[in-house]
Amino acid sequence: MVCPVNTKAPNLYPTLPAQPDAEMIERYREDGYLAFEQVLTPAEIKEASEGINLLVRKFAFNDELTEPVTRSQHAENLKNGRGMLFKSRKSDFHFQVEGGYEATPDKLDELADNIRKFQSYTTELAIYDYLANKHPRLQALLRGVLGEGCKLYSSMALCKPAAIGSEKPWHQDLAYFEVNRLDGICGVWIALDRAIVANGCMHVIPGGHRAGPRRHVWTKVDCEITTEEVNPADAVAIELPPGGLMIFDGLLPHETPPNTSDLRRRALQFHYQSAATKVAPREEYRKLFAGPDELFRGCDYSAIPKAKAS
Ligand SMILES: O=C(O)CCC(=O)C(=O)O
Repeated sequence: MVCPVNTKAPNLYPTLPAQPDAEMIERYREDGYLAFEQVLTPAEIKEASEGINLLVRKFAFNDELTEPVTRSQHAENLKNGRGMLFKSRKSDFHFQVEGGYEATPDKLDELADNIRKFQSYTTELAIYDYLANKHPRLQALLRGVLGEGCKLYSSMALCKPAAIGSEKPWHQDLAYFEVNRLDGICGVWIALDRAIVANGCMHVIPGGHRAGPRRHVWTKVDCEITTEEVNPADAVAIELPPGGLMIFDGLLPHETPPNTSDLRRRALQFHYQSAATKVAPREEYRKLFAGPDELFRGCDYSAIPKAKAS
């Protein structure tokens, strides 16, 4: 396997092998991420992309299938907390429209292009279940990274509509996940459209997971790592073609900039937990995701700012 020599260059491999080799796993441990250019087949990309439209057409403005949603406390005060929500009556599946887009029942395909977030969607369509839980090469990679017995923790798809897709600021996923250990979570991010800097591709701090939990605060946008604790000059952009995939450690600082282009950017995201990783009581988790001062450094939902974002 030929690896990039520049440690600042993305760990970008052409394809995902049937089994990851030891060098690849070593690189994952060192840098906190790996990226692969060609993983999904064109048919899988098509089916997964069309699934977004299918689910929007099925659920949006359908009172039989969706229920009114009570937002989490003060969520509307955050730029990334706005936008209409549709929540399934039967399952945890829900999706959020990009803030600022006026959704109407007569333009459901346009609405599908203006979704910000899909959550808990793997049970809704067979293609999502297959990609999350049965894709042989992805499953082999997950076993290499998290060990035998790892399983899906959550599913989320973040889409960045052309021109209005908002940023997801610097954060560590473990600042959100209330679990009993910090070494047993990884994220998998799959591009459905070409992801480049201009439409908001992934940016990571290579090796940044090794410094442990960083202090997160709520800004008017979202929950994010404080500016003293992340230096964007250390970041690398992971540009990927449709069907490309990135795997990253739950402690790796990452962000995606706003979509300022006319290319939409949709992506699937799955998170996995190792066999030893369990959902933990909140107090146990807060002690774990802490700094040397023993203070919790993650996203504290009781501390969302009360002032409305502009
Ligand atoms: O897909 C994106 O834009 C960002 C995804 C992400 O970082 C997250 O959901 O934690």
